[in-house]
Amino acid sequence: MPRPGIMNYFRYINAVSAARKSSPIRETTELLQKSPPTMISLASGMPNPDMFPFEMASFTIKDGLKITFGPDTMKRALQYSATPGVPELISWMKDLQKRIHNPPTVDYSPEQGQMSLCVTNGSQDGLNKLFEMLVSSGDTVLLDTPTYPATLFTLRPLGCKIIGLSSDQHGLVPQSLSDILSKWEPEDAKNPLSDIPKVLYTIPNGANPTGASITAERKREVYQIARKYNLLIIEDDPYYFLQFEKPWAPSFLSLDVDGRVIRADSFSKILSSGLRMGFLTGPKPLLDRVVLHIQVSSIHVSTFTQLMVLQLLQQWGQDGFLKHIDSVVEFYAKQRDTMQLSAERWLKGLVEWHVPSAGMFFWLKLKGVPDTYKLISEKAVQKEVLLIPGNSFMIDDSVPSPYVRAAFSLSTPEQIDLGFQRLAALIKEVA
Ligand code: 09M
Repeated sequence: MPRPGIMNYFRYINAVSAARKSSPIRETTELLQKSPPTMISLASGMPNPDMFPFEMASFTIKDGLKITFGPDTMKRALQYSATPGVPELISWMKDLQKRIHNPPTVDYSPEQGQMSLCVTNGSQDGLNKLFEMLVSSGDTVLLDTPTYPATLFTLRPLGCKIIGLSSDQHGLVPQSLSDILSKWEPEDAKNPLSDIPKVLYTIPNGANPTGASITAERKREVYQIARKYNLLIIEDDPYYFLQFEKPWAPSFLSLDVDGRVIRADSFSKILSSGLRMGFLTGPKPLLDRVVLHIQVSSIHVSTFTQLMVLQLLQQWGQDGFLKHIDSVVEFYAKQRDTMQLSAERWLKGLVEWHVPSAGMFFWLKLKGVPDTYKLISEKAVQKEVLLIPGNSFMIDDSVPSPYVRAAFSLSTPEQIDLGFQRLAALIKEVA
């Protein structure tokens, strides 16, 4: 087994990412931040915030707290800021990651893959930039299917081969990973000309669309296989904070002695999806490359949004944040129970399903309906119930799927019940 601290990160990045360089303007900005107040800078092309029209803002939080942007904070909020994220927010989130995941990489040197963070426009922006950094045309990417369609839509245009691994109600099946990889020798990972896969993508908790969560035991097995074949693991975990049962599962990041895990977190399900805020946590040499990409795309996530979230988190503290999570979990667990009751009431005998222990989704297998696409996209719409047909989550979406995804996040208990009543009637019509 490889020893910690010997990852050759250069092996994973593609030619586009390897060619990225830091902008000299950014370096001058950093130099200015470290300079004494006597320094005169005619260098920066930042606008003068005195010319911006917004003066003050105040937000009332549901628990009664207030967030106020006075004139100085407002000026900062309206100005450009550091590409990886507002430093105080990065440091708050670093502390949170240490408390929750305690990754072994925290104390590593930067070259060894020290834990690093960067703020992204939702987790999807981070994931997209990871794939753009890691995947070249002709590469093979591994992921467990069914999976989140946006990941497939990101990967397909990159010209890579996508290999689907099996999953069940306990998540990714480790045996399927080792079976696929047995086509190669672990030594192939040392050969730059080998087509051995380098990247594994997975959604470990309340997966979209299956609702499944991988067990801790399977995670450890997957991590050991990743070590053997020198894979990077992309842990896409937006439903981590929607785990209905404690203790929360140990993450891949928490197991990561080598610095081979990049974790994508999201505030979308717990603070706001419209604010577009997520963050990546992973080995510094790789996250530095993502930051170079952000430098030339969005430059950074909205300073306004970051300061708004930062002030909330600072006022709450970690304990207040986790208390908020408890109330979010309480809501979604009740919604899950409602959907389970309605499924028992209407779908028993017509549908097979597993009760999810995290996330927002039920994955329903319709008996006697080998392909749900037409049923869902035509008949169900007429009957006024919307669901997502299973083929949308498959690598080859032309292959018929007997599954549908049902979300319990937005609908009332009455709507969930009526929705399943309508679905049951539909299945009876066609099956
Ligand atoms: N449906 C997601 N999933 C979704 C969805 C969505 C509009 C989003 C996994 O907000 P971000 O960028 O942090 O989340 C992206 C993301 C990443 N990874 C596994 C996800 O499920 C969000 C947005 C309308 C429908 C949507 O259906 O499943």
